Amino acid sequence: MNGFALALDRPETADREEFRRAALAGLSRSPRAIPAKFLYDARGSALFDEICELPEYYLTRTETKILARRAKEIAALGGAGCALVEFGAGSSVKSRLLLDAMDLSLYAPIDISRSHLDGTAARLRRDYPRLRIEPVCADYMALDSLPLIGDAPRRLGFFPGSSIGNLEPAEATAFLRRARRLLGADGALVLGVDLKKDPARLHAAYNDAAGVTAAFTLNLLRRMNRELEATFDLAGFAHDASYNQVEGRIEIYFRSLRAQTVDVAGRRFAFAAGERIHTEYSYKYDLAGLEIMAREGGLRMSRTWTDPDRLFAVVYLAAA
Ligand code: AVJ
Repeated sequence: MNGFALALDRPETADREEFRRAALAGLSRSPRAIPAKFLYDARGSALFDEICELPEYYLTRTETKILARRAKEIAALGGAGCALVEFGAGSSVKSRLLLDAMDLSLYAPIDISRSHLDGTAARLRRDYPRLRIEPVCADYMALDSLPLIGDAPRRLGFFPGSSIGNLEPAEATAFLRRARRLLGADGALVLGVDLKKDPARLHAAYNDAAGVTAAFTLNLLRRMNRELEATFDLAGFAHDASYNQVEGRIEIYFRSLRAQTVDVAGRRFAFAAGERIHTEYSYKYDLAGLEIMAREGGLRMSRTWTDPDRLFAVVYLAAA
């Protein structure tokens, strides 16, 4: 089956059906887990935008500074007339830094959410009336070609925000290989990655004092209540995020505060007191590890840019 054609015009009901299936499967598994991508409904996306502004969450502001400082250099590496392909429509603040600096023939944001994508494209068309914008509504983790930009010249991929951190190492490598294939033999990928650092600093970034990250995690329960007729008591669960130094990742769960049963889409689930349901990993890398991963993905890390405190890295991965 052609997943791409399907993804191009997937209706909102398909999202709900996919969520129902994934939630039921994830709650039936041991250990329990619900994929991170379901955190981003409208409210979840708004909460994530709020996270990006938190004093403890250094990632967004640090990456934005690196990009602002290096945009001209990235533009020169990309070359005149290249196409910018963004994986996830994301925060347009960062894309705009590149759109402003680069001499592009085309901008192609890829995103699974039709409404998110349409909103981004409309705003950019207004602000960049002379730029050709070709949004692609698809899951970039399952995309084999970019048919809409088939005639475009050199392609530069953009995957900011340390979104790659959500992926387990094998998935991350698979993503890089896929990106390498989509971008072509003379393509390259600009990748933003959060770096390993003092665990206390990492812990604080995912346990902010204002409780926004907790609200973001628990919004998943709220979403199940609304979309899957679930009966989660939001006061009966807590956000649980900690740094696993051995694995080099933040692990995020929601934790049941007492023994309780919850109905979800017509099925009943029992949760033990203290039981954790996994929602996210956020892997942290060092430059040596990144270089190895890039190589395994068929890419060569030809440039690295970091901030003075080495909190975050933006790397330029050229097709090897
Ligand atoms: C969007 C995956 C990069 O891992 O830092 C932030 C998501 N979750 N706080 C991250 C997130 C809780 C974020 N990424």
